[in-house]
Amino acid sequence: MRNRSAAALLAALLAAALLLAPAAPAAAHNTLQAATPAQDARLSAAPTTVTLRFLQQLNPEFTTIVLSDAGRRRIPTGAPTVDGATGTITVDEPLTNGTYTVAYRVVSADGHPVQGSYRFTVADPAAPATPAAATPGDPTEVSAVGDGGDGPPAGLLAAAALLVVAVVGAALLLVRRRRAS
Ligand SMILES: [Cu+2]
Repeated sequence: MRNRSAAALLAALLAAALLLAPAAPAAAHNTLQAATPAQDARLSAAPTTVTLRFLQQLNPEFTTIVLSDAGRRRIPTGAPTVDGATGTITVDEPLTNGTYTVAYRVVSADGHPVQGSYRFTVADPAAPATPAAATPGDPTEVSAVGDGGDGPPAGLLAAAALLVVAVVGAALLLVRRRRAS
């Protein structure tokens, strides 16, 4: 009986070990751990570098990091500078507002290539207005003009409000006088 529970416990432990095993594979592939700019970041100032930190040491000979804009145009950058598990590129041209893609290709310890990409957005409020940025402003201008045209009705509304206040005030005065008398 005791042996049976021991066997059952051992079986349960083995099952648990098998379940946990995939979380710690013998030869893990390299993966991106952190990035600056971060994935899906919305930046108020254009970055001048892109830094990617990986799980494993990078091989400088097989580390590629490229930056491209929404039109898939490749942005001029320096070659990746590798420091341990971190790769950095310098951005050689000022980034205008828009969405950019960082694409990388590195090599795992077992020699297998690992690649991926992510996007970030530059939205500098001080940047000159682009056609895309000007569009949201147009409806505001139209509505502002509309408000100006609605001037007289607004004045009428104010007059009506004043009239209501005056009528209510007069009524209250009448009620008070009646109570007093
Ligand atoms: Cu592999």
